[in-house]
Amino acid sequence: MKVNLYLFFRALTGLSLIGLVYLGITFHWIKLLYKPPNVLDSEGNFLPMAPWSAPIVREGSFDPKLIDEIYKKKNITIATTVFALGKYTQFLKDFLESAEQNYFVGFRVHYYVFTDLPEQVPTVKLGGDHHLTVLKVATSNRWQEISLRRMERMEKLIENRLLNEADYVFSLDVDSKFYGRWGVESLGSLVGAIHPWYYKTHNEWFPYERRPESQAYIPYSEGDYYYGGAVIGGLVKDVYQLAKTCREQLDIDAANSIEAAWQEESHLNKYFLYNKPSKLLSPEYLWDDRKSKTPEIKIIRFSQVYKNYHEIRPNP
Ligand code: UD2
Repeated sequence: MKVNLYLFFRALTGLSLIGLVYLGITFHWIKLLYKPPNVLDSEGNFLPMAPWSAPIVREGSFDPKLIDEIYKKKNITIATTVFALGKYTQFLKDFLESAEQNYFVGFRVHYYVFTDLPEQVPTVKLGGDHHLTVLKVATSNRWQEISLRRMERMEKLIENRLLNEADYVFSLDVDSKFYGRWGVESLGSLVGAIHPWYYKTHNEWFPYERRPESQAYIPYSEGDYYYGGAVIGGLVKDVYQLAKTCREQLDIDAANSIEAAWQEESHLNKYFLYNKPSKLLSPEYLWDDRKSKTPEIKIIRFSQVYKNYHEIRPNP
């Protein structure tokens, strides 16, 4: 039957086997180019939810006043971990000052700032019931190491303190700034943010780790979204499970001398593939200052600031 089909197409197109293979590949890529990405509807707006019924939070999907009232009664604490090692301490001032204007205003927040340079942590006036603890950690001469060790440090912090001190926890990249409200609408048992550079990309083109030797490996046929490593959140116990699993996977990779394409972000994407987030934050919650605003983004709430990698990272 297959041979007959091949002969039929060959007679129809006049192409050789190689020609037909090329034609097939071209059709495949054209199909991918025109297939709408699974986070936007046919008109280019964000879908209300992921296919597993998890809401995608965006402007218009919640009433800020109402949702604040609901959560006020719950008396919750939101722990927030921020890592600022080496030259990244320069980002702390803008991060914290803009957070104080926009981040869980009116709710109890406890920032945990991990740094190797505690003397460079700026004094920022915190709003009522907002607290900050500086935690000194060893310095590192590889930025990849700093970024991926966040999982291990978060795991230990949760084990030692947060299980008793907080209800929810967010881990946020420090080289970022808040431009708009980030509030209780972002809370859920396991929360991931859709990466601003990949929400219009088909999953075959996501920068997942593609080498089967890595624990972060995701085959081309799989994947829902590409999540940014800059925002991880949820209930303390759920984030603990995530951090512990990713740390274990990172340890196995390290023992096998392999580092995933995007360090802990690759492992996070693997984790979210098999442990789906209960809530997704649209790229309003993880934008990039280098990226122009697009029509589907109604408001930018949190965004990566411009940085010259060569100037601020300890290694290329
Ligand atoms: C992406 C991710 C980041 C992380 C990284 C992979 C987004 C938008 N960003 O950003 O979260 O997953 O890829 O490793 O999703 N840091 C220091 N000192 C350093 C270097 C890094 O404190 O010298 C900390 C700091 O908190 C920073 C974070 O590590 O925010 C991530 O490093 P990055 O922002 O340089 O990584 P980047 O831009 O590649």
